[in-house]
Amino acid sequence: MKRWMAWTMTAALMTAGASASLAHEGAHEGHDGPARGVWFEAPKDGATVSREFEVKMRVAGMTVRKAGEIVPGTGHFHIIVDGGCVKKGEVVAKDATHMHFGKGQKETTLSLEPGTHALSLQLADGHHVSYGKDWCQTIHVTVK
Ligand SMILES: [Cu+2]
Repeated sequence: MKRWMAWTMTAALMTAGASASLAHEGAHEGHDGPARGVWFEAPKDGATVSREFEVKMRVAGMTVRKAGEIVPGTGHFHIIVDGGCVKKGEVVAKDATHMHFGKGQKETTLSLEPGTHALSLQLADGHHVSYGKDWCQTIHVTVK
């Protein structure tokens, strides 16, 4: 609360230009992710997790929608294990290491072999065509 008040006072003292940039910050809506893009809310990059762990997928600047039709500004999540992001315009493969969340899921539980893994969160359109690296985040986790 104290901190919030200090912030308000500081903001009040700022010029119009600075206020405009603060308004832009507001676009983050209180989350840690980018203004436009995708990110793993959980796990965090570098985390050590148990063999089964919860994953929270997030996006800002697009809307999650189930797969099927192409609707501009929407897509669904994919998690790629140890394979990296999928190039813009390429269809995301459907196999053991490319998971599709075509029902519009934003949360899941993964089960991985022990060791360090790269997890890429990739947004793609209703036909599973990748939106590319601007809509992808890769993190590394260590599975115990
Ligand atoms: Cu898909």
